[in-house]
Amino acid sequence: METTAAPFSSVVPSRQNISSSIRVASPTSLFLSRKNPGKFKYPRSLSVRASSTSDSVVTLLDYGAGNVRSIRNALRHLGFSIKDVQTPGDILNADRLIFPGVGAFAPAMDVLNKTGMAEALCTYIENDRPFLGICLGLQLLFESSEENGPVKGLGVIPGIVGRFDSSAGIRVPHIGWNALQVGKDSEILDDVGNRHVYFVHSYRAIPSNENKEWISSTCNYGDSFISSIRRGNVHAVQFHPEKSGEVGLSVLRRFLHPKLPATQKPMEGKASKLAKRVIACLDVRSNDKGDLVVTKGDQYDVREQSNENEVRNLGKPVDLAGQYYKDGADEISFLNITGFRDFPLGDLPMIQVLRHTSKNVFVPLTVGGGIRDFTDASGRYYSSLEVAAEYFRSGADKISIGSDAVYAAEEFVKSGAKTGKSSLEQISRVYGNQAVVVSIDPRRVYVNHPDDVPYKVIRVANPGPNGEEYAWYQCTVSGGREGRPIGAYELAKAVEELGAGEILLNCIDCDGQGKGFDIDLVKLISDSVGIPVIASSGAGTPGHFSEVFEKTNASAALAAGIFHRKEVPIQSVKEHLREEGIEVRI
Ligand code: 1PR
Repeated sequence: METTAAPFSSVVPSRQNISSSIRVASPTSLFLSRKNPGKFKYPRSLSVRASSTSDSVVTLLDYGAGNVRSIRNALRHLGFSIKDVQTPGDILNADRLIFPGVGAFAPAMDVLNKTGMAEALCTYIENDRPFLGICLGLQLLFESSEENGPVKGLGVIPGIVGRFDSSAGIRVPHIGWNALQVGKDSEILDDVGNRHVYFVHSYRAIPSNENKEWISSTCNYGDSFISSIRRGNVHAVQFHPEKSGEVGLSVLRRFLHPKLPATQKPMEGKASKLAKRVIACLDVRSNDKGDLVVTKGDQYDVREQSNENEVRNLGKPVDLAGQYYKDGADEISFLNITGFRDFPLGDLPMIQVLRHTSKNVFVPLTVGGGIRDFTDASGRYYSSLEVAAEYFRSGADKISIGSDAVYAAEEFVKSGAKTGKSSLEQISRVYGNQAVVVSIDPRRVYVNHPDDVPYKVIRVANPGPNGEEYAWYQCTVSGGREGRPIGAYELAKAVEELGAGEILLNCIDCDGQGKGFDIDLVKLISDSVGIPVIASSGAGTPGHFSEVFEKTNASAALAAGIFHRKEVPIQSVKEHLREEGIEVRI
């Protein structure tokens, strides 16, 4: 770990000296001089004044690029109210400022420069005022980023933000719960100890001699990158405290209450690397009475085998999600399984589910179903981007695309050209690929010979009904109702190219059967792409989770039925994985 951070005030004038008369030059002059790293050119036109707003108010810099509902919810949960930054003056007058950077580096800097926020932020930080940057809010403090760049940053900290190097054998984006190497005097990390926190990003800043005084923790993923900085009252974290469960809330609490006594005994744990994730999935739809329920299919058939043939009802979405959060789920997915025929923005209950869930659930939320372009009954056209935006605004961290990604992949495979117009490409461009999951619903098709079909065929562990030794996995749309001329392998490769950040790999044959994941399929896909793969469908016992992690390169495993029917608690799965030596979130 690098040396202890010197107080920020040691490199900038004390607050008293500059508080009422600082002026800011043009944004470019705020960048660090390369010859003189660590030294600011002092601003010349903005002034900072200590304000006296209530102790329970946090100023939030939200420039409207993504989901900041989670951080709002976390702050409210901790008893704080939020004042939104409207003008650069609001930054300068803040008592404590949180900057949850979302989206891509270049558009964020563009907004900050155009609105004068960049100058105000630099001034505020130079004055050692309480600041917490989150994710992109950390990266923007550096000199520049390679993301669609080089693009100049605020230049507060020496260094360049670069992409993770996937040639080092790691999956990019870095998604999931990872361990920190915490340095001395990190203060807001006092309760983290050796526990995992949640990351989701493709770019990172690297420790160097020039920035070592800023570093309060690092994280290992391929190489060592900066997971947090601290100098005086200025903090920033690459991970998401608002999505890191109770340990993340403790980070926010310590920033908001800097005088909290130091923890005598750090929380127990021995996190050392990226943990395998256990995800609870809620398939949601309206039942015949019109109530939104969590349902669960057998090979995608969600209706009871009774005379009434009603939709299986396994509980209320918000209640179940809250329970799974308490039970230790690392992530929660909502799939609106009739989204292919109902328009999600008409289906407001789903938006309400997200809004309510995100108030009390502080782990990542994914939502899928119906993400595509749509024209409603009155002729109003909605782009898939608008649909996704509404989901993000309502509390989703990631959106999941099913059918529409299949059509986009088919087009791409056929033409070999990217149109840039598919929902997948557009959403990934605006929100980053880490925010876009592609959900694949394949069905196993046995063949006698690998050359029988023009798709990737594999030798399967268990032969088919007529002794077939080979199979391909045919993709479907509309909840498994229609098979398409593309295999899961071809689809996975195509959607990675088109901008997917993660693959949710279902299997219709295994869904609801409780006989284990389709290891052949999970192995095939997780070995073929460089993005994380979530294994789904078929979990029946804790042993099925260890099996999929031991035999494949899946990053996460998802289950539905066994959790809904309370057959296997999430904690039993985690304990079993730990016993098997598989690292899970602590
Ligand atoms: O096509 O973009 O509208 O998205 C529709 C989404 O809804 C897709 O993600 C698709 O997977 C999902 N979906 C559609 N119909 C069904 C259905 O079940 N009839 N559910 C459905 C998919 C599969 C998994 C399930 C696992 C684990 N559900 O999510 O939760 O198989 O189950 P298990 O542990 O009980 O075996 P679009």
